[in-house]
Amino acid sequence: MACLLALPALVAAATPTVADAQAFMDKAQAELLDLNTIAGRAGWVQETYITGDTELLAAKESERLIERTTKLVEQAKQFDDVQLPPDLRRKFKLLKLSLTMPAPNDPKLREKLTQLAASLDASYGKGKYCPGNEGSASADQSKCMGIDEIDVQMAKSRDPKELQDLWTGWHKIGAPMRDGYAQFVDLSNQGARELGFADTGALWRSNYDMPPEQFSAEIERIWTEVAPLYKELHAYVRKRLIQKYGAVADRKDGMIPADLLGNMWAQEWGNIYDIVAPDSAPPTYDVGRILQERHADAKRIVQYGESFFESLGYPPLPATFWERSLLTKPVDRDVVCHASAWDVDSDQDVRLKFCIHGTSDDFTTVHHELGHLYYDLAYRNQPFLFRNSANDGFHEAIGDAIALSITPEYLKKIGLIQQVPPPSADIPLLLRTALDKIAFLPFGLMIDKWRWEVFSGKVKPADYNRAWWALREQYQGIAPPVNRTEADFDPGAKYHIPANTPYVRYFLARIYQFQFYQAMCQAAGYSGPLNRCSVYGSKEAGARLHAMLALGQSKPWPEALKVMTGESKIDASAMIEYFRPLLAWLKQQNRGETLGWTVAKNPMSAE
Ligand code: X8Z
Ligand code: ZN
Repeated sequence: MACLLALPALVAAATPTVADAQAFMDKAQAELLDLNTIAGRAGWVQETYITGDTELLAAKESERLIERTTKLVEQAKQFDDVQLPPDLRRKFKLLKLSLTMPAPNDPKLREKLTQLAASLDASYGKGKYCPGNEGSASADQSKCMGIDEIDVQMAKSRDPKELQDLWTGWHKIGAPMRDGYAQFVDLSNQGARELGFADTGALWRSNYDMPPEQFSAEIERIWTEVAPLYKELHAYVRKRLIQKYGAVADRKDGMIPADLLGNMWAQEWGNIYDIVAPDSAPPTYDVGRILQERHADAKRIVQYGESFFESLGYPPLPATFWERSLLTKPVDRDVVCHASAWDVDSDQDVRLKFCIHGTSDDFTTVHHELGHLYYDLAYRNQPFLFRNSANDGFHEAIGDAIALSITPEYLKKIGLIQQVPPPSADIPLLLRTALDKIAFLPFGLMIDKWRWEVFSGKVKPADYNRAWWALREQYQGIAPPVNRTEADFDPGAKYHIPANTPYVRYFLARIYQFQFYQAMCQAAGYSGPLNRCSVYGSKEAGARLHAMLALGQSKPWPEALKVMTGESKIDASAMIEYFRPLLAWLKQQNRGETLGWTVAKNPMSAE
């Protein structure tokens, strides 16, 4: 009996055909779709209703999905030497690369890893800072702030004491994650090795349709091209911060303290525009304030984004989007407030999870998230393994490319402002945008530089925090506002570390979005200065965008890029062109000054 059962399998293993491979792949995709959907539902409940139970249920579903994926990758090896049509071969490749968190084959270890991952994610979601009472058991809970509330306060506070307090208070959530994170790294690496990769970071870097070393080199090439812009912006902003805050902002080594930039991670600086605005600048509008004056609630804010996509020719969001999304923070339970877009059933069940407060940042982030959802919807007719973006940077770039079209002309058109600022306001407007777009670049790069070194073992747990600050210093020229030690674990206070979301995608996206935006402006027949282009209402721009989105991951990303832009390389020149007038202005402002900063002996020192 046993022999009889084993025989067909042996025969198939000896001579697999293209048809066998096709059948295997069809079955695998159907199974993965099911598992992915159920894991998506469990993940949704876990992040919108954090309890021990939802954490365990989400971990279980993630475990099942990883187990099956790993088995399928193992079985797929039988087709390694079969000549397959390119589409089918690509699916096998994507299957092998599909796990962001590979796990060991040992069931106990796999269970341990998925539970660790769910618990790190929940720790971040539950994270609070309670000013004044340090979160003690008897604390007045009404004083406690989640990261969404702290974000709002850091954006507007100009009191350096309060800023330092918020910064220090929030970063306390990292320390308890340290040991769990170290175990997580070990276990995930074991899974990556069993799949044939050196470590989890190497697996991540292999998903860019080129050898991982070439990918790393491309990243460096792009950084070299845009770093001069960052250095000019850094020097100018530092000078203005010193004018505003005096000694607290004035470090001898030329770095900027991390708590003064209007953002918890000093990753985007647009919120301190008022501090750095050129003296002669005409007053600009504040979208957040306008939305508040109009009493625009969370739903209305999302509708602004939806209308933009509709103006390009996209259909309204499915009715279930409005029924199932979480747009405001519930008062009765913990949720992960960090914005995310969900494609739960890889079909029409798309959702947004975001604690919207109506700030200018929220307005932009809504467009970012809708970019994800319209991408998801555009590729839903592809085979399951192609239902993804051309590479992960593409997914992150779509909504941002749309948000670049939120120009004064556009805001006037939709009735949010009455008057379009004159061309003389271009430098201030560009500066406002650069504070978000340019300032982000080194941050977007250093997060995974850190994580790649952590996964590769070059950085050991005993040096986690030192290595983090060394990179913050090297790339961003940012220093901690208070002394740090290895008793802290500051990476844990940034969502994407406990959530294990790869980050270099956001660096790529900062570059791609200007390429996409420029291509859409061309399609719309626009020919003025790039920074004043809005593709709102252009069906041609929409069609150009859609041609790329609908491909999903079915083609190597350079081909998808070509469909949209005519270029097949990631290229910073559109971004550089966009900011060209600002760069000339910054150079003038910084004339006679030394740019950059010197490297501190101890990157964890606040002195
Ligand atoms: O995480 C996000 C999005 C969700 S994919 C809100 N972003 C990065 C961040 O917040 O750190 C968008 C910009 C960078
Ligand atoms: Zn995103």
